[in-house]
Amino acid sequence: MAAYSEHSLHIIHCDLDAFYAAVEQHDEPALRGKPVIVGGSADSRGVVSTCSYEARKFGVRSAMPIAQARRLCPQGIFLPVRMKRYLEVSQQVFGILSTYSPLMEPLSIDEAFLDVSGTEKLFGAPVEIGKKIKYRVKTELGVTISVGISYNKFLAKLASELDKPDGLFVIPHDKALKILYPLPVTRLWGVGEKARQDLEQLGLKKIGDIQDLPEGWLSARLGSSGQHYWELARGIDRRSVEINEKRKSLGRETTFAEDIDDIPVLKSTLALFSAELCRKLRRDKLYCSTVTLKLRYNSFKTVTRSRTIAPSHADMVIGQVADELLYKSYTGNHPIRLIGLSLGRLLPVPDWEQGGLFEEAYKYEEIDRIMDQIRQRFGSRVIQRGNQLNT
Ligand code: TTP
Ligand code: MG
Repeated sequence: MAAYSEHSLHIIHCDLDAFYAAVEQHDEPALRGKPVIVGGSADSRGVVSTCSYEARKFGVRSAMPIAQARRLCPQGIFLPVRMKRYLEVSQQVFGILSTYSPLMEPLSIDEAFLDVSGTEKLFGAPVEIGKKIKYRVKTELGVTISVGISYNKFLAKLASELDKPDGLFVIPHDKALKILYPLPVTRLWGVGEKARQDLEQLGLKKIGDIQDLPEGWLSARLGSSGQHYWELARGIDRRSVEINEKRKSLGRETTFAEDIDDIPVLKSTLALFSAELCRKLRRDKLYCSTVTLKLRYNSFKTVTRSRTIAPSHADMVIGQVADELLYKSYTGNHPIRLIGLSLGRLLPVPDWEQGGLFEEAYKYEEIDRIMDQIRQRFGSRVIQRGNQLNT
């Protein structure tokens, strides 16, 4: 935007506080102020998804085994994951955020970037927008959200982290280097355990250690990621907020050569579509959280039916939902001309997700991964599931 300089504060990052636990505390007032720990169900692999800030005082953290959380916080209230409900709240939050700018980029189930350059005349300065968002999320949805504001994505994201919970924090250009200086290198967006070790081997522990290096020193040792870390350490991030239309949904449909009323054939077609679409999701590291079936009868009447699911990209999970939608929609009375399947509300697979947070999908993930590898080596038709064989 012409009126905006490189360092104007136009990026807002929003991240809900203790998201799943906050929803539980909202829905059940007796849980408020208590150490609430949300983990898998009884038969889960037993890790903490998240916990309320009351439980964090005891040292409980995301991804910690439930057994360890129990030892640290025996008085904790342990609850199963209610993914459907969190998705509903997530959608409502994104709904509120998108009223402040058409340029909204969801990053995970509970965080998003907004680029508000250009909406200032309508809604006020970025800080005012931040305050409005916080107020509306709190009053309309009963949970708190932390807001970070800066002149680029990395610093806006960092700003929201630095003032949690219920924060509103601004990182202006003239303060960025100073704020970054004492922080550990893991605060750089994208620096995980492996990169932390690489940096430590070079004697770099805090962001300031990287700031002090001449440009070129780190890239000579770590290649392009070295350059990237050096830029972040100096508050430079050129990535823009992307709506990314192609992330919104993914679909596949076919018109049959002859009208079909044979349910096994319809089922196999859907199984084939699920497999194809899920493979694309896995390739792009995305989950979907809605599944929509479309049927067109030989009378040209068209029906669609959708379902919201826990985020998944497992063939078996999506295929099963597609089957259920088919059973609900199709009476078998009229032959089908066209069938389609589309997967919507796509979410990036979060960094911390290792092998499947969302329980149902987990069992199938390994099988899908192996099938993807085989198809990549030997061609896409070389291996299929039994349920695709009628097509
Ligand atoms: P986060 O935003 O990382 O965590 P949070 O919202 O619970 O807490 P914070 O106030 O620090 O932002 O993740 C959002 C949700 O994603 C979280 O509520 C539960 C889920 N999640 C997991 O299931 N496993 C994990 O390891 C993490 C980090 C998050
Ligand atoms: Mg959060």
